Amino acid sequence: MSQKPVMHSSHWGAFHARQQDGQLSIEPFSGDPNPSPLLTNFRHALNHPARVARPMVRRGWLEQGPGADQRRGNDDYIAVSWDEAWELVANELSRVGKSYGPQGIFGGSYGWSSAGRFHHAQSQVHRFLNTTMGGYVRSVNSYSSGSASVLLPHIVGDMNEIARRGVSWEEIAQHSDIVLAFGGLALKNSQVASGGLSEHTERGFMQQASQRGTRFISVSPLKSDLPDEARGEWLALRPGTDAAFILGLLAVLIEEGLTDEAFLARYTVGWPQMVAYIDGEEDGTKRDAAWAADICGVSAAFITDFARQLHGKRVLVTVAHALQRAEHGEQPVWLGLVLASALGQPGLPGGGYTYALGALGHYGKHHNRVSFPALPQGRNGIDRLIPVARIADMLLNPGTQFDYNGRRLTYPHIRLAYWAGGNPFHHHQDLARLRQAFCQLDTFIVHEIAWTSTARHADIVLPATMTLEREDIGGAPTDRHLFAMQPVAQPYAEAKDDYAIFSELARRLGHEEAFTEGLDTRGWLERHYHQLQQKLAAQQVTIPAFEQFWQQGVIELPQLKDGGRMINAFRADPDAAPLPTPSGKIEIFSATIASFNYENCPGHPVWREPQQKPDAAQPFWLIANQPATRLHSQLDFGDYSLSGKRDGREACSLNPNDAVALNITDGDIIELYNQRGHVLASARVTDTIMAGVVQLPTGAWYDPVDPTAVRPLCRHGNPNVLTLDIGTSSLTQGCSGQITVVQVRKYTGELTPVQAFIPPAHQKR
Ligand code: PGD
Repeated sequence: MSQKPVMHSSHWGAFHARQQDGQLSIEPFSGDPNPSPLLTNFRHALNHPARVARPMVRRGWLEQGPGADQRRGNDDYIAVSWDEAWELVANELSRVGKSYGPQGIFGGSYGWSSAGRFHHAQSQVHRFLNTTMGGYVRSVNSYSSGSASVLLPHIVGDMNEIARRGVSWEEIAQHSDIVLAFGGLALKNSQVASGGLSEHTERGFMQQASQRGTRFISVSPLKSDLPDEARGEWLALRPGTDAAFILGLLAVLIEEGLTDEAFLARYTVGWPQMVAYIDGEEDGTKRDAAWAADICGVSAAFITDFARQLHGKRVLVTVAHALQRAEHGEQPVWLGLVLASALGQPGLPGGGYTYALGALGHYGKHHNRVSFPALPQGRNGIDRLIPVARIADMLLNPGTQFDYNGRRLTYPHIRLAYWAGGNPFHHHQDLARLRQAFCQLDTFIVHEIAWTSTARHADIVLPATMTLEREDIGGAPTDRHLFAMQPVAQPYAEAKDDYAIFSELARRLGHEEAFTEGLDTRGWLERHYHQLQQKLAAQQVTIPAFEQFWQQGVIELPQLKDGGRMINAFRADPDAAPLPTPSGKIEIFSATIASFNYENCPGHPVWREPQQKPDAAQPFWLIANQPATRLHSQLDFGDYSLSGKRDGREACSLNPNDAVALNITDGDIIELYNQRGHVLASARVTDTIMAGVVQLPTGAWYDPVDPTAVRPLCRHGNPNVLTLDIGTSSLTQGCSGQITVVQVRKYTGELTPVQAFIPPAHQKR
């Protein structure tokens, strides 16, 4: 492979890469003002021992054939040739297809995979199952925003319109007086964007804004959720109580006549119901500052003073993804919009409401005039779906009914799950339960670049190339650069591209033409590029020919500077430019949601006690948030990810007061536990976390000492052993993994080394 540096791109940044004397060197894209250190995770990834080298079949499956099996996650593997692997997969797909049809196959295959738009593994699985099996049971929404993406269309508009085309960072730098960020604006989150991110600009914009005088206020139990550049204020509330805090603020604004009644009357519906709820007309409970203070752990005087400070200012309210990734996660998202409306801000430059600013690098950016084409998915012949985070419920309870967004749906009986480009043993909650769910399947097939815990639970593991080993095109709708992703290295061992794996399977199933349309990878890249060229030409924009693009490595695309377009037009003339809600206005009360009669998500925002809260047995809130040193679980064995661990284990932050009370000192191995399991981590004692709260990021590969244990012990530090697997509400059924409750103690048991990056035992046939 070429020793010249080549252009490539990842979800966390674009870069030049070259292999020299077997060493990979990475230089960030010169146009990136603040490149992400996550790039260093690539350095030793190509030949890491954790890579999957050849096709592998789980012994139990090979010897006994398809069927429910408790050995999943605790079995050894047999290496087989590609020919054998393809034959096994094709035969099993045929068997399941003939016996059960597409409703027996789960192809949801959630996961971020890598940045290239053609090799996007999830799209490859979907296209493959549509073109060869007639379809599959699909999943809808995401683990990121499963709750908000369902709620926001009911109350204001499409989530991406609010988040990606809402208030821009330029506007914030120029106009905002106060940015009130529920969940903060951590740079660790905005350093990442699906499809790629060539310019990390958040740090610079925060600097500019704060120099002009913007007050950044981060509402979070963690100080680190706001970077130093923002020179902001840290407001620590008890985890999961933001909805109550906002209700308290609204009560003060109402009480003191500080609400913008003209705005509320003209642009919203349902304010009277909200006021009645706050006043306690429904149930006699007055939700005032004193009421909120008790719940949130700050004083009523503080809430009162805080509300007054918001009045008369250009205020931008933003609510992070993290807040809706919890039981009743809809409520802070909805109430953030109500607060911005009560202050009369939506549609003013640098003011109003924007969803999840800073939670991904896409948000607060400008949109490209045209998007790069996605791999066509083909037609799914069936319409069976689950909200993505209900996978374990589905596998454990076939035939059971569940609520979702006004519909009553039934879980299908899944026999075969096909996964590529995701890591459910990273992203899902209550991992012991998840293992039980996967044990019900006849067959579980996984394509992976490395031996993640998901691969270790599969019956057939097919080794996929990683992004650096193949060509692709990288780009995102909010990134003005489009990258030719040129291969840096030969495929590792026997790894093949997902596309190549599926093409051969499609051939064996008799549907090669339908899947490939006669094209190889380069053929698809050229086709998609030409489609982009044509869409741009229709707008009188010329981009270079494909060959020149490929040689240059990067081109610039025209963008629209239309941040806030929907809400600005609505503010200018709500009759001419109504919102896409049933009333055409901001819905503080939603008749649609009310008509569903969900106790856990009624027609206006409410405070609902979560079923999990600290008690004597589990006195600490655990925040299981996104990691700073890797994207999710990707390249957890990479240099930067390892640098964040201590003796190979994840670090768990806790407050010095709690550490003293528990007799824990910095660097001790601690055990976090609850009724779902136990997790070891290295204690990091820091006053950047509020007392009563511990924080352990997600992404450490699950490493159970005994994978079959009812309450497993993960020696590496995966917090999803402990999180609760429930939907956020009947309306949205989102993932609730962000917070849970645990007990903490110094670990005194036997300490075995982390084995997450050592492949499972395997033999040749
Ligand atoms: P990744 O680690 O990105 O996690 O969950 P997701 O499953 O997306 O998994 C991608 C996998 O794809 C990796 O294992 C990688 O090796 C593999 N891969 C990369 N490239 C390729 C390829 O080309 N082909 C194939 N076949 N595989 C490839 C993320 C999910 O986790 C998300 S988006 C969120 S927001 C959630 N966050 C939380 C949270 O905050 N708290 C908790 N407790 N849990 C969460 N889970 C969710």
